[in-house]
Amino acid sequence: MARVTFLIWCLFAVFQAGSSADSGCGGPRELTAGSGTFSSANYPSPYPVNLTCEWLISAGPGKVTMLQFTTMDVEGGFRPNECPYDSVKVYDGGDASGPPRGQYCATNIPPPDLVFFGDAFVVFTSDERNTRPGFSACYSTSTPPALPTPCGNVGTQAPTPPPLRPVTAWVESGCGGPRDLSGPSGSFSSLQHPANYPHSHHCEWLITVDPGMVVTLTFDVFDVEHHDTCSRDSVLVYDGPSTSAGLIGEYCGNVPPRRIVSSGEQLYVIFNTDDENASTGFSASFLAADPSQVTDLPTTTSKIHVTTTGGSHVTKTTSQRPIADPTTEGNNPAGGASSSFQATHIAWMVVMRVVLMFLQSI
Ligand SMILES: [Ca+2]
Ligand SMILES: [Ca+2]
Repeated sequence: MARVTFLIWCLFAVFQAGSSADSGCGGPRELTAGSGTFSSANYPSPYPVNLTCEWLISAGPGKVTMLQFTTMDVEGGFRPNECPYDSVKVYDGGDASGPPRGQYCATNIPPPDLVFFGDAFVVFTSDERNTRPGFSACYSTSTPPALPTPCGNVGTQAPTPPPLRPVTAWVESGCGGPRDLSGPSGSFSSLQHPANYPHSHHCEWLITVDPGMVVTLTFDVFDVEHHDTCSRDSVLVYDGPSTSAGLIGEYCGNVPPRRIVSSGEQLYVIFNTDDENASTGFSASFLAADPSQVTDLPTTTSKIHVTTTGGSHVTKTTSQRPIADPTTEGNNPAGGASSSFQATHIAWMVVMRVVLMFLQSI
């Protein structure tokens, strides 16, 4: 029994030694020199997927450490300051149980005044898809009352701008299939459609047609968790190559949005879901069109929440009308039902009056 215990202890010790030797991103996990640098794996080439790297900046007893991120381009979430996919996390102390100092992603460089009294711990993680160039960082230490000398040119070096094109030849949309869709026509759908889409999911598509043409986008089937402001699950459509372009509309509910037309040769589509309640999602198709042949060209809007439920169509916070295809403008099922009811009602009134006149005449 004692031998088995000793063997297990040895294996554990070897495992610990092995895991502590390398950060996971190349280079040592424990940084003990008075100053140094470290970065995500392959930097500045894209880091691998499914990666976890750790660095323990061990300044030594009584020392002060200054940590600076000199570049940062890590896959970020749709909303600012949220890092649901890939992230860099910084902790006070020697491991991730210490007080968190921050979580960083996208091209938001952490503040340059990350100073620690003692050790600092940094964890970088990437998820299973979409990679970016990553980050580079440096640190320096000092003995109080002297402050560490800044080691990098934080703030003077522009962060790498997010490329309009994928950093690799083929980027997955997040919903299966490619993110980049180009050509005269194409289609895409939510993940697992027509089965329910997963929770806490993000998908994106960049549709590009030939120069001089515009994109017409049609949702053939649409069922996305309804909410008055589409703040649970939603489809967002931007009039250009990224979220920096004008937002055409944010959509949820169970009635397909009307046909959407870009002003240029690109549309950017995002599908976000929250952590509860799912529906069957959507399937969509696009066609390239000659702008002279399209009458429903878009108008610039601030933000539109189009919520649809039970056949009704409600537009919220609209500064201007959402883009609509005038050929389908009259196909409001509620309006059609109302007209039909009025016609039937009038017909019955006429019949009743004729019967009454006949009865009075005999
Ligand atoms: Ca990722
Ligand atoms: Ca949901």
